[in-house]
This record gives sequence, structure tokens and C-alpha cells, in this order.
Amino acid sequence: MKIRTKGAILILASTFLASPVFAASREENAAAKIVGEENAILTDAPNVPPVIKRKNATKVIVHLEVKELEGRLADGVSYTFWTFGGKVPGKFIRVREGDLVEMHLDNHPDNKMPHNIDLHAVNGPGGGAAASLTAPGHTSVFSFKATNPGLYVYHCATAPVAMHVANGMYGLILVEPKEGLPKVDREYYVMQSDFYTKGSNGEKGLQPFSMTKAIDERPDYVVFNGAVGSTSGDKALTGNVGETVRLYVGDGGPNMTSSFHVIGQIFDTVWPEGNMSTQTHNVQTTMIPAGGSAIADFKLSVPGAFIIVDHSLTRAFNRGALAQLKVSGPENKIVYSGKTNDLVYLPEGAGARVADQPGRAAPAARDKAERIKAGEGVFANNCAACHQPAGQGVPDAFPPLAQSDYLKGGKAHAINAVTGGLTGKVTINGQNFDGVMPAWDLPDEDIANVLTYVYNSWGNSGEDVTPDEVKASRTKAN
Ligand code: HEC
Ligand SMILES: [Cu+2]
Repeated sequence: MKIRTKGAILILASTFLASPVFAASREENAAAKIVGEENAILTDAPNVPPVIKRKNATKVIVHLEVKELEGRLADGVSYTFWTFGGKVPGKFIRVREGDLVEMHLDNHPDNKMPHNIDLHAVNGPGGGAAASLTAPGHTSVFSFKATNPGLYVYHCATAPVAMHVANGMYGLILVEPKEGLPKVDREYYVMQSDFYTKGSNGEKGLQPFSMTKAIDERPDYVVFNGAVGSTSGDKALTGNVGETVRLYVGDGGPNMTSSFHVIGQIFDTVWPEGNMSTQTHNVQTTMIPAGGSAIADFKLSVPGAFIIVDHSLTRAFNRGALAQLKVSGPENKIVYSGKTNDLVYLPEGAGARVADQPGRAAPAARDKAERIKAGEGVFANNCAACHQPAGQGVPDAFPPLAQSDYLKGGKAHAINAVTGGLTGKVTINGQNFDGVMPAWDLPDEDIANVLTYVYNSWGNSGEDVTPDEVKASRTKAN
């Protein structure tokens, strides 16, 4: 018995020693001497304020201006956002452990609502909310000591709290440890959140907030940095081969957790939950709670477009939770060969093109209008995830179907792409794509419908595609 107890104590002691120990205690940071003062440098996502080089604690003055303003949530969809600093997510705040933070919350006179701020970095009632309830045209001031290092969420906590958060009122504050974090080449700020609109995903116009959907936790949009496509195309994050990138990731919610993942990258180091005392390594997907955070570092080994997702995948491909990191530089064929060979694989009895399966067909459309209407549904269920709800595509990943010159190349071409799939390099409207579109195992009727819909949308040429034409394409290809 005695020996066993001793062993257990030994194991306990050694695990305790093996984990990194906090540099300073909460008490030490509370007592840290304040020398001088400075105004915080605040940044909008995806930018992060510069690393803190100071060796002492100081007074940091932070001015956050709350603005209620209309902005873009998705293409053709706008929303009245409530913001900390004019953007969603709110300004990134960076301080050092031991600092005294003087918060000024300015509620712009044009605003309609009172607001406040709850910073998870605060030890105090409501995380500051109790001291910062501010009417439009007023400013509240309070201060707190940054006693615990970490990456913290801040948000509005004015009732109804979920509504203020759902409208965009969240951001991140980094309380940098005294000893700093390991040096990296680039730091970015990425924050996921969920939006609830009266109309469903993609419905155009100014969309009011839906409390019913928020309560039911049925978001119409799940996005990074405040809007669908906020961080892709020419607004993608960038990096070069050989550099190390650090992502400060937050989840504003109000409801959804994030299974945060970068397709084609492994996180070399993660500080889970933004907790500076723990590092884990070689992580594929890190879980970020609503109202929580994580820090992820990874080295860029090869060039390419890397897609950042919530790996709850319909959120990524159907609700907007997609961002991009574009990496330039020389290939490294040892780390990643790229496709080395492409051979035809035809198991016995298989046709290259999946044959129509009778009995599954949608009811036959009686006219073009019915075909377009039915095709809209087929598109939403099968194609919008990649080609996007308005057919605009995703730069470097999925080509546009809107005004696509590929479609202008003729119906047979388009039908073949859908029934047989498409791989290899293609150039669509002057942009290169090298992806894979699967062959669609859909009935002829559905393919005729979806292509007629595509041809009759977004300024395309208005052709009518019939099930017979689809059928003919299949037999020819076999
Ligand atoms: C998983 C993502 C994905 C889905 C879902 C998808 N596609 Fe594609 N599609 C692609 C990619 C990638 C290409 C380009 C392939 C390449 O680079 O060779 C493409 C190319 C095309 C093209 C030719 C290029 C162009 O822009 O005109 C057509 C037409 C097309 N898709 C139609 C559809 C239709 C219709 C559906 C739904 C039935 C669909 N796609 C679903 C990924 C997808
Ligand atoms: Cu608010």
C-alpha cells in the first residue's frame, strides 16, 4: 500500500513539473508596478497589433467606439451590425500581463441602443459589464489589471445579450505573457461567429435579425471575420514558404462552437482555449468554444491556397465558414509531390459516366419555368457549396458559373462536366483552376434542371437543357 501511494505521488509530482509553470502569479501581476502610460494600438481583423517589446507593466488606454451600421453579410445580403470599432469582429486589443488597462467605451450618438463590454480578461462583476453600461452619446470608463495571461474574448453583455452578440459585438484581447510568445513571421486575427436572419441563407436585401432562429440555434450564416468571403480572394491571408504563421482564433458565437481546421496544414503548436500554460503539438482540428479562443502556429512548407474552415462542414460549404490562406514560394516535392500520375481506373462493368437510375427522377418539368424552378433546388443542394449561391465561385478553388466562358463553349461541354466530372487544369474567365469536380450521380431530369437553371441565371446565355440531351451525353461517353 505504502509503496503504491509513494508511486502515485511521484507520478503526480513529475507531471506537475513537466508542465510549464506560470511565470507570474495573479497576485504578482496585480501588484506589478505601473510605469508610464500609452494608447493601445488597435487593429481590425485580420490584422494583429505589434508584439509588445516592453519589459515593464504600464497603463494602457483603450478607446472602443460602438457603432451600429449597415454592412455586407454576403453578396447581395446586408445586415445592421452592432460593432466595437466599426467592423466585425471588434478591434484586436493587445496588452502585457501586469498592465493596467483603462477602458473607454464610447457609444456613438447616432446609435439607438445602450451597450457595454464584458472582457473575459477581467476579474470583476460582469467582466466590466456592470461598470460600462453606456447610453448613446455617452462614454464609460473603468480600469482593470491584466492579471492572467491568455487570449480572451470580449463581448457586449447588454440584454438581450444573445442579440447584441449575434449582431456582431465581440472581439479578442490578448494578454501577452511577460516572457512573450515564440517569435513568428506573421500573426493574424480570425474570429468565427453565427448570424440569424429573417430570410434564409442567400436571400437578398437587408436582413433583420431573427430571435426565433437564434433561440433554436439555427444559424443562416456561420462566418469568419464578419461576412461570407471576408477573407478570401484578394482579401485572403498571405504567407511565404518557410515562414511560420500564428492565428489568434476566437469564437464569438453566440451559439456555435468551432471545429477549427486549415485544410492541408497541421498546427505545429496550439495553445488550446487561448491558455498560455498549455501547448499541444501536431494538431489537425482544434475545438474552440463559443466565447473562447485558441492560438495556432504552423510553418508553411509548400505553396498553394489553403482553406480555413469550421470542420462541421455544412457550416463551411453551405453557411459561409470559409477563409483562405495563400502561400507563395517554391514547391517542395519531398513534402508534397502534387499529382504524379493520372490513369484511367475502370473496374469491370463500370461505365466512366454514372448511369441514370430510374425511379429516382424528379417529376418531369412541363416547361422551362418549371425546369428552372426545380433546378434552383438541385443547385442549392448539390452545387452552391462550391460554386457559391450566386454562382460566383471561390477564387483559386471553385470556378464561377456566373457568365462562365466554359458554359458558352456549348451545352454538350457543360453536360459532360456534370455527368462525368471535371479534373485537371481549366481556365475560366481568365482564371486558372486545378481542382476536382466529382461526377454527379443524379437523374437526367435533375441534371437537365440544374443546367437550365444555371444557363438562365446570373447573366448566362439562357439555353434550355433537356433530359434527352443529358441521356445522349452519357451513352456517347460510354
Ligand atoms: C465539391 C465542389 C464542387 C461541387 C459540389 C460542384 N462543382 Fe462544379 N466544379 C468544381 C471544380 C473544382 C471545377 C473545376 C474543375 C477543374 O479544375 O478541372 C468545377 C467545374 C464546373 C463546371 C465547368 C467550369 C465552369 O465554371 O463553368 C461546371 C459547368 C460545373 N462545375 C457545374 C457544376 C454543377 C451544375 C454542380 C452541381 C450539380 C457542380 N458543378 C458542383 C467543383 C464543384
Ligand atoms: Cu451591445
